[in-house]
Amino acid sequence: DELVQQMYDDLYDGLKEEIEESVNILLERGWTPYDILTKALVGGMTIVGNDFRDGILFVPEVLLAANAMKGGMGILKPLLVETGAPRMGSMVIGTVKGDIHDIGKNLVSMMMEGAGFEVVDLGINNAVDAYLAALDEHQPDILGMSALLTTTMPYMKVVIDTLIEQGRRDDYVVLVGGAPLNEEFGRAIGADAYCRDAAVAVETAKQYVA
Ligand code: B1M
Repeated sequence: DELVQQMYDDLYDGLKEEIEESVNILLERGWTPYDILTKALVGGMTIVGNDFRDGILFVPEVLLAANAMKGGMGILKPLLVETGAPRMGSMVIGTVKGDIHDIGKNLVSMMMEGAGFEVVDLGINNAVDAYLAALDEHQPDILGMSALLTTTMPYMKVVIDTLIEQGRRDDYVVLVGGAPLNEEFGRAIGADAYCRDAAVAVETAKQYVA
């Protein structure tokens, strides 16, 4: 699709308004919000990620790309969330301490809300106290944690170990995700499940809570 190719270029160039316009055009053409998210936006961000890794793009450019992506997600969010799905359960989610990546977490939040979960999003850079306070306040079924850096993902274990120490680990289903994680890591830190992407997060949450 030519427009999707154009969106890859626009995302790469950090052109927020162009991305928003293209999202609207795809919607008019009958694309589902989910397909626009996964095929156009996430597809484009994967290209950005590869060139970031290879030293072709740098933080300022990637920030612009992220900003453009968020513009597109902003249009899709109400559409994903208003599906009228029956209420499923609740989740507190946040990116761990030291980590400011939030696009993937935001996507998970959106898709969970769209599937009928009530989501409390703690944002980025959450220390263990922030998670605990939110668990106390909201008493969710699920605790979700996101990490995009190999240096921050061990912090998930700090949170889980604290829950164990306080005798409340079994009060929650703990789901973890983020690009550098895998199933083995999820098991090793004592999470209930590792979720490869937002769709898997929704399916996994349903399995545990429904
Ligand atoms: Co950063 N960054 N970044 N970055 N960045 C990565 C992660 C990196 C892999 C790039 C690379 O080198 N190839 C690399 C990490 C390397 C490593 O750890 N081994 C990296 C680095 C090094 C850094 C900095 C250290 C760079 C620097 O300053 N020198 C710095 C760190 C800052 C910090 O956090 N302290 C940094 C900064 C940034 C920006 C600010 C510029 C920007 C973030 C903007 C933002 O989020 N608001 C950024 C971005 C955009 C990326 C890449 C390019 C894209 C991440 C993304 O949004 N992907 C990324 C490269 C990559 O991942 N290929 C990279 C799209 C998103 C939809 O996917 O987040 O994987 P993802 O989420 C998926 C799944 O993982 C899963 O579902 C989501 C949807 O399907 N999932 C969950 C995620 N969380 C979940 C939680 C769940 C369940 C599923 O809970 C239930």
